Amino acid sequence: DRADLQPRVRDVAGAIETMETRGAANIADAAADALRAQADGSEAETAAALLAELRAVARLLLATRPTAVSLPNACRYVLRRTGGDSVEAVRASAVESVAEFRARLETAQRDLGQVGANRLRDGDTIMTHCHSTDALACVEAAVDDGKALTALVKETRPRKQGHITARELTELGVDVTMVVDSAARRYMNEVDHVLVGADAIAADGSVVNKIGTSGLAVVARERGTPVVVAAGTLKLDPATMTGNAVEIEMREESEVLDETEREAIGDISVENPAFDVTPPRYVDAIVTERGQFPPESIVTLMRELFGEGPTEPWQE
Ligand code: RUB
Repeated sequence: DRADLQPRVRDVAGAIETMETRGAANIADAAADALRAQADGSEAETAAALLAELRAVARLLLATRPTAVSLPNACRYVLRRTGGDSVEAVRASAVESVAEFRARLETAQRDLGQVGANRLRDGDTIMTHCHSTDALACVEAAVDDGKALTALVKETRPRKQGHITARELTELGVDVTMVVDSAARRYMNEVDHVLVGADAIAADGSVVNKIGTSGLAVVARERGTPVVVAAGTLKLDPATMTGNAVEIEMREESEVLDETEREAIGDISVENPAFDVTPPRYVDAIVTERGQFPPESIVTLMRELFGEGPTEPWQE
């Protein structure tokens, strides 16, 4: 643990850990903000010392939650563009690349929103899972284009991110009906598109998203309902190009059972994975700011954006 990290850095890391800041894009934006706070407030006396602090910030952030690849991608983006011979040069390049990263994040969401909106027709019903700002960007763009939409919103146990989605869709003027997660198949007949986000997309086109996404995709495939994944290129995981698997976060059992329930049940184990992997064959389109892709061809875009593999600029 380092004494030279800014309080804001610890606040950001803490908020990601407790899920006060959650969702892949929001996590990336907060991580960039933590790097900026360190660059701004640092008392480092040499360029090398400031760079070492920024790498330490990245490592602290990376230890918060393992699955959303937007977090390492945000750190990669900023740290690769940060450098210089003086403290001032390092600070200025860090602050500038954070601003650039955040601006790109916003533009990407707007652009992919328009791509996703083009798939949606006036009068369509979507089914959502969890809360994804990328997926909501598609809905917002469709609404801006004058399309009326209806949504079936899955509650999303155990953390009920469906509540956030339901509120935000309502604010956009979408007619919302909430269902418990296990009701998805019961209502699939009424759905024109399943629309979800992603925490990570692997080189083979597999989609890592909130637990329950893969089951939803299988049910949608059974009915021939298209599964659309709204995911900016920030969600592409370059480490999967070299065979690394995406780590699935396992969370506390207290999210599933409270103490009273736990005691009443007795001696059992509880598993609480936060995410699952949807194989590419169940996904119809990955909607990015660079256009929509069938999952099988996403690797081409990954190679273009990341070369043959990642570098890890936060290593000492
Ligand atoms: C959030 C989740 C979201 C993706 C995409 O999980 O699975 O679908 O992160 O979100 P959690 P966005 O609530 O556990 O963080 O499109 O906003 O990046």
